[in-house]
Amino acid sequence: MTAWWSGAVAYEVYVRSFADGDGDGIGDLVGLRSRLPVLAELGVDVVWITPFYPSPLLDGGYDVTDHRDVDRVYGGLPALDAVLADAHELGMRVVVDLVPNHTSSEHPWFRAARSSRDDPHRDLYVWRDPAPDGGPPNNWVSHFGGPAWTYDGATGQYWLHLFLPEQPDLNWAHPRVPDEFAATLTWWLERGVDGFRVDVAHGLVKDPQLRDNPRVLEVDTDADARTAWGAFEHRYDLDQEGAPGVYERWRSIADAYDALLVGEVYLLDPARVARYVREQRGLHSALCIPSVRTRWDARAIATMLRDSLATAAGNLAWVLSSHDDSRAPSRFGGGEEGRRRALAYLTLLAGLPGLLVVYQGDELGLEDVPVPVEHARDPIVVRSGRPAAGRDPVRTPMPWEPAEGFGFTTGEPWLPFGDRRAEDTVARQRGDPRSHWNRTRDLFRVRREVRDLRGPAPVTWLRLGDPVVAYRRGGAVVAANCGADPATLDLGAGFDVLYATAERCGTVGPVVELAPAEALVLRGRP
Ligand code: ISL
Repeated sequence: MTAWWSGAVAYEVYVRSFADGDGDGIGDLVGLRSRLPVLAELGVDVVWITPFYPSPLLDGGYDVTDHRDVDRVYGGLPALDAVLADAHELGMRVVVDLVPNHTSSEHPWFRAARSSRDDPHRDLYVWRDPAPDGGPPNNWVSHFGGPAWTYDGATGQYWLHLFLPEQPDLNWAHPRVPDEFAATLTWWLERGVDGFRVDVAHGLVKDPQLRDNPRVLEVDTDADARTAWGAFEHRYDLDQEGAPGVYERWRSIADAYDALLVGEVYLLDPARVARYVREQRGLHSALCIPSVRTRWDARAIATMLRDSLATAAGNLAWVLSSHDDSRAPSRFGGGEEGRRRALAYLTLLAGLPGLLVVYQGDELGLEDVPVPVEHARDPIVVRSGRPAAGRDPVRTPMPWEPAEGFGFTTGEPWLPFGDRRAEDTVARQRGDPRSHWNRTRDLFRVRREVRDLRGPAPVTWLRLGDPVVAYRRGGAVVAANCGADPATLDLGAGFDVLYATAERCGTVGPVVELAPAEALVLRGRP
């Protein structure tokens, strides 16, 4: 039997920026509940909600103080229960974001751990004595800039944090940590969630000797966080041999509820990502990060798709955009051309086996919005003062209606809307059959209805790497012109047009000419 999530469309809700139900300028679960019918109409199967747990919100909620509760700012547990009930009523499933790599420094465990070297919670985190020179125990750096260690004067040791100092890493070698998270999984599954997106799924296990990472680049001491982080090969802090095995216990729990485990395995090598899903003993699926980092280039796109499929087949989640990376239209050049390319790229992803993941606003063709440093909320910017390095431009509030507050809030939005226009709004686009929203909805419908695109049919590459990227699945063909000029594809016969990103109807072939950034889904004629 095919898993319910195979072939499904997942929609990432960055809850703080999706819909504000109480006018405080911050998105919440009451607002999300009110917009579920529109997501169902769009053709969403799975709603992935980013963290809504109690949190000081230093990293958008990925700094958690209680893994089994919902912060009041989002409406508390009753608001989540209502989202679950309505989503299920609408035929959708809900996946929640679990953050097992670290907690907030305000979590009771860390507050206790920090109180004394002898506290029983101490070893739930990673503490080490200073190096002989008094500095950090090794050369690891944080994703967010600076060392991955902070010194605690009261107890004379450093604690490890791969992200903010206020996000101390949990010690997954301590048996209580896996036990606590097994109980947390069960707690949410009993509440009715349908699965988990696992944050930093590749980071839970660290080299037991905490060896220095090899430096691969010399960078300036004032380099931005991403550059400084990229100066090392992350051989000992991430993606350790034992990392995929952590999820075997989770798998037995999740399978008892027919629940999905999809890992954020933020690695650019498909072969490394495949280790987490190939044997199907741990995670069911992993976000294919190469799909959200590939530029608009036929050979790069074709190679990434072919290599990712070859390593992990249908156990990958194809990602168009996310709350961490530049939106597809902006990645692909911006403006109308960027939007056309994003839709063509989505068409290529939508025909593949596995989970398809879009990020709120992808259905509208939204681009990144510049956020001035004085309005920054991303800690990467707040701590460095460098807006270019931040993720806020992909996290600005959803534009629902062409009015004050864009239907997102009646209050002051927590992040600025920037230069959003009336034509960017759901209200405007839903009513226009040729809008990005409706073309996305049509594509989701074709993916759902065409059995060859939803089932286990293998992918046969027809064209790889020249302007046209094209593949066949059973009787269906998916093709996109990723070049700058019109390009032809010889289909060898006539095909019915099931979907087109531009105006087309009826049949095509044996030879079809594709405009730049045009994509088609075709079905062979009997
Ligand atoms: O964002 C990245 C690169 O652009 C990744 O390094 C990313 O920060 C990392 O893979 C983990 O991301 C996840 O955990 C972070 C949180 O800030 C991100 O929003 C989340 O997606 C810490 O919890």
